Amino acid sequence: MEFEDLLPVIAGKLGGEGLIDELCKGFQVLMDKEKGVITLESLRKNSATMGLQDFKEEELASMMREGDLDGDGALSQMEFCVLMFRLSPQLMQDSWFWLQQALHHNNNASL
Ligand SMILES: [Ca+2]
Repeated sequence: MEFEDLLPVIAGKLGGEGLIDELCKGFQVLMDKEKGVITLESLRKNSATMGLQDFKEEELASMMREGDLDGDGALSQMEFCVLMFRLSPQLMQDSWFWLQQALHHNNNASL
């Protein structure tokens, strides 16, 4: 099963906040444990754990570029969650409504 196809399934089962939790577990796996953010280095090192070992260096780098909203060269938890949603077009279409609610909630909690 493709990673991106999994999101709508999880979303349907857990609802918005449950999905956020699942995504954030992914973040925990991929992040640099000392810095608390995902760097290209930590992404490269840990992506095999997520079943993402087929990604090329260039694809990982472009994920970082696309996800890094504030331009600090790393992915915060929020940036990672947003990126995961953006990589799942079906989820965006089907669930825009609760996505906004969940992100709004998450924003308030983490900022
Ligand atoms: Ca960033």
